[in-house]
Amino acid sequence: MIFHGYFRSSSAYRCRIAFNLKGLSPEFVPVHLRRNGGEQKQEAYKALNPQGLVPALEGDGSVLTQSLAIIEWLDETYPTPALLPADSIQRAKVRAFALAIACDIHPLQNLRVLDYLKNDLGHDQSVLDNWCRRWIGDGLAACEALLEREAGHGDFCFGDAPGLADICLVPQMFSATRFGVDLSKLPRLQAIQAACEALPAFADAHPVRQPDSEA
Ligand SMILES: N[C@@H](CCC(=O)N[C@@H](CS)C(=O)NCC(=O)O)C(=O)O
Repeated sequence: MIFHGYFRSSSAYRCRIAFNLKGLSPEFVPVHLRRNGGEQKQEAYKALNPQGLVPALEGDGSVLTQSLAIIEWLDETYPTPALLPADSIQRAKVRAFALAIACDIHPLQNLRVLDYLKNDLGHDQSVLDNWCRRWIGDGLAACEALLEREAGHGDFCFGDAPGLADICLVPQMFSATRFGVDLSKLPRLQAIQAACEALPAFADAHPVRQPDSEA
């Protein structure tokens, strides 16, 4: 398998955690999102992912894109440890939490959106920072409320073991910190982040520990 990603990409970070939890070490090819106008926009990369977004996973003669699709494929192909619960209601809840982050928070902080706000609409960095803080902050507050219903159900988002929800949460918390979101009103999310980051699978996936890190 060949994994195309970028150290700071939260979508790539999700996949790295999933690889680690599954004990997999795909070959890594960095795609620099800033260099040369963005390597993700060049034809060579767009031949892999016409969306011009990381990550992409090559293997078995196919190219998979979209982090959640990649992670679900991994989970089906390498079932242990399971990243989704066996119970269908719990599975729907885990997917809803993951999608709240991947569909409703993350796209608003994406590089191309921030570049558009800055370069096309002429907003300065302080507007961009406020934009990110607003949408990440609101989104994570909703995630905190979603998990309040699960209170008493373990150290992780949905139970005693990390899964797809935690895989999405930890990179989003990293971005929240990067953009200066006030996390003090999110005690459950912070506790889950700490529980996850104590595990090597999460710690080793952190952006600063990647070969292309610029931190
Ligand atoms: N929904 C996609 C999002 C992919 C995505 O937006 N990737 C970002 C990095 S986290 C990217 O490549 N951004 C490049 C750009 O905006 O030009 C996924 O989960 O894989």
